[in-house]
Amino acid sequence: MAKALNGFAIDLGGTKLAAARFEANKLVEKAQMPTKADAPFEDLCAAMAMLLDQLGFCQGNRLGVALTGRIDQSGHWSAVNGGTLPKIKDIDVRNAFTNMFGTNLTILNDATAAACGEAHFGAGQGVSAFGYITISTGVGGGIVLNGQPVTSPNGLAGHIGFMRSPLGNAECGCGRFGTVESVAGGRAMAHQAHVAGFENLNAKMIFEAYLANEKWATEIISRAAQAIAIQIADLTSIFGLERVAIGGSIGLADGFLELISLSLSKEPDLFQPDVRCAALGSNSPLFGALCI
Ligand code: ADP
Ligand code: BMX
Repeated sequence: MAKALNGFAIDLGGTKLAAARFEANKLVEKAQMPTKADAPFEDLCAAMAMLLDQLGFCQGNRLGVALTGRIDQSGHWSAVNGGTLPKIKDIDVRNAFTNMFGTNLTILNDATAAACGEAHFGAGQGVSAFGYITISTGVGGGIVLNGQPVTSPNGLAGHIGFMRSPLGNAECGCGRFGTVESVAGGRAMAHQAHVAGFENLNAKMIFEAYLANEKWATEIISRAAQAIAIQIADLTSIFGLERVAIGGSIGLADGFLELISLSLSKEPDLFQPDVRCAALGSNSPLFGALCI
């Protein structure tokens, strides 16, 4: 059973930091800034506190925090892909946030949060076996079975970006070779563009080049979508997924879902769940941070 959404939520991704205020299950105000990805923990805390302050947060108000990376059962936070947040390793985040923001607090992985948000308030409503995949700075995910997210003591459960892909051909910042994230994550796409001879491009620019029919960009974007489609079929074979929602700025970009669907249509019917865009758009992690 989802909690009513009243209070404040934070979503810290590898590229952007967002905060929101909720009243009676509605997002009423939102503030956002870029993530200083290579900054120390203290600077990230200061940025979160500043956004919350703008929204009228007072210590002790209900707060849900969704973070990119793994949060273990003792409340310690580590990047799994060390390239995304280089300074975040074994930080006692539960203790630090309790001191800063009060005890009325939930902390969870951003993609797990987004999966819960979608399951209870978005595209996963009415479905018992639901998956969410974000294609963003990295590739993250959450599986929600009968309304409950799949979690593990070390906080790694759901980190589907670190599954290997048959299309993988590069090292991943998590230490594995050929992961889905190394094919389809935003940072990985930027690296692929660099290898193709195009410097200093981010995934948004690569997507624009794809929309302008640039061959090199089409190869990067199509390969990413194909890797995600294969992954959806793989996850469906494990969890019997009925529906998968796609989020993240790359996942939600015009035409990406269609590319995934085209690749997925080549799989046998049994491995083709209903795939659609996240109904809450970029706000899925904010909803989910407060609802469990
Ligand atoms: P976060 O990872 O912080 O949650 P996003 O979901 O916005 O943030 O994902 C960031 C990635 O999405 C970056 O690689 C960025 O270049 C890319 N991106 C942002 N906007 C777009 C867009 N309109 N189309 C395609 N890619 C985008
Ligand atoms: C990575 C991993 C996940 C995260 C996912 C999406 C890190 C720092 N992050 O797979 O924990 O859920 O990216 O996160 O290891 P985002 O930064 O792309 O929003």
